[in-house]
Amino acid sequence: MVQFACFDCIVLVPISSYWSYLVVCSVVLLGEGRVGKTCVCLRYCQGVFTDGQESTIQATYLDKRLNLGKRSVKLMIWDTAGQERFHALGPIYYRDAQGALLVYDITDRDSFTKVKVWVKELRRIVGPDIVLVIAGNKADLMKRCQVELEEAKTYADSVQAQHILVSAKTGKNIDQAFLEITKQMLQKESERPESEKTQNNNRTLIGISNEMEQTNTGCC
Ligand SMILES: Nc1nc2c(ncn2[C@@H]2O[C@H](COP(=O)(O)OP(=O)(O)OP(=O)(O)O)[C@@H](O)[C@H]2O)c(=O)[nH]1
Ligand SMILES: [Mg+2]
Repeated sequence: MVQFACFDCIVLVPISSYWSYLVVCSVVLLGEGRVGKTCVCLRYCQGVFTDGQESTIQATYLDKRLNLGKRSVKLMIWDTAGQERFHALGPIYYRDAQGALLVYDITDRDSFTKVKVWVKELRRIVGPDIVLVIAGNKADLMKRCQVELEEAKTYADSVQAQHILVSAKTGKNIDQAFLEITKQMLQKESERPESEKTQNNNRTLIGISNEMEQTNTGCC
C-alpha cells in the first residue's frame, strides 16, 4: 500500500503487501541573530559546520527523515532569520508549526532573554499546544558562558519546555534536540481527541512509496 499522511490525516493507497505511514511535522527555529540556528540545522540535516556562516535572509527550509519505532517521520524545518528587520515575518513560519526549537547562544545573555519573548509570542499566537525545546548553543565555548545552566533549566521548566545544551560546531546533542522535539510532537498528537484531528486536514499531504525503505539516511 502507499499511504499518504500528514500530522492531521492519513490516506491509504495500495502499493504493496504492507501498510506503513509517514508523519509530517513542522518545526520552526527561532532566536536572535547569530546564535547559530542555521548551523544547528545544517549540522542536523547535512552533518556539516561552517565557521562564519552567513546570516539568513527571511527563512530557509530543510527537511529530514527519521524513524521512531515503526513510525517514519518527515520533519519540515523552517530556519528563520534572527535579524530584527525580519521579525515581522515570524508568524508565516511558526503559525502552523507543531514544535519550536528556541535557540540562544550561551555566551550571549541577551539572546537568552530574547528566548522568553519568543515563548510569550508563540504561546499567544500559536497557543499552548506547541512543543517547545530551548537549546543553548555553542556549548563548545563553555568558558565564556553567560547563562547559568540551572537558571536556564528552571526557566524552561516554568514554561513546560525542555532545555538542552548543544553545539553545532562539535555536534553535541544536536540529534537529541530534534529527537526530543519530535517525540513530544508525536506524543501531543496522539493525545489529541479524534474530533480535533480531522478539523485541520488542510496541511501538506506527503505521498509515500518505496522511498519509505530508504529513510533515516541523514540528509535533507
Ligand atoms: N563556536 C561556535 N560557533 C558557532 C556555533 N554555531 C554557530 N556558530 C557560529 O555563530 C555564527 C552565527 O551562526 P548562524 O548559524 O549563522 O546563526 P543564525 O542564528 O542562523 O543567525 P541569523 O541567520 O542571522 O539569524 C557563525 O559564525 C557560526 O560559525 C557553535 O556551536 N559553536
Ligand atoms: Mg541563520
